[in-house]
Amino acid sequence: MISSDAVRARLAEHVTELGEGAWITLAREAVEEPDALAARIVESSPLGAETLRIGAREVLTPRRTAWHGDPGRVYAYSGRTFEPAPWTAPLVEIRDRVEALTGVRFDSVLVNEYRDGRDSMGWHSDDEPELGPHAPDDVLIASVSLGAHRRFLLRHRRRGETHELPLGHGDLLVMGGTTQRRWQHSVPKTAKPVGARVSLTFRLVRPRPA
Ligand SMILES: O=C(O)CCC(=O)C(=O)O
Repeated sequence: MISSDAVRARLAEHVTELGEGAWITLAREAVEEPDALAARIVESSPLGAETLRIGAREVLTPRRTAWHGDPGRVYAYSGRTFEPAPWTAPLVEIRDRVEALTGVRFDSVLVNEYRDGRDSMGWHSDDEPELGPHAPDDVLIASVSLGAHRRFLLRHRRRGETHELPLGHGDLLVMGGTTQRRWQHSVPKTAKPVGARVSLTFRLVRPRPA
């Protein structure tokens, strides 16, 4: 069984402890040729804005997304269920690089495309019960950023304490342990003129029984 502790030990030089079993690692420029990879992903992934249910309202996501993964890695959030599209060549290249760095072969990835500063991701945690290795107390998310630099914020759910991480081209952020249970994260809108950014959040999803 994959252990989040083994990943933290492997990436020890990049670890920030957030307390209560929550931790993140940030490795700068971990992915090579990020420009070419970003272009190939935008070309080959079925990116689109999704309609999500937030309470009684249906809203269109202010970003384009695509869900890819191994067969059966169905992901459900905000009232929607997503069947995985197959892996593409650029996603496999990055997945393999992330595996070489973390020791984990992630089975799925959410691709997010932020076309400019108006696109964003609201406060949330990746705490769906199907996420592994063991939601809610041990969830591994490995996130690769390509393109424009954007602010990534973490906010403690109870204390409101925040951390700001500027994420840049080729950076690898890993969130592990209880980070999803204790903290929320977001990518806020910005009025600054920023170019397009693609983030890839690699995940472990328990397959649904057939
Ligand atoms: O774009 C990012 O860095 C954040 C993505 C994210 O929060 C998610 O996919 O759940």
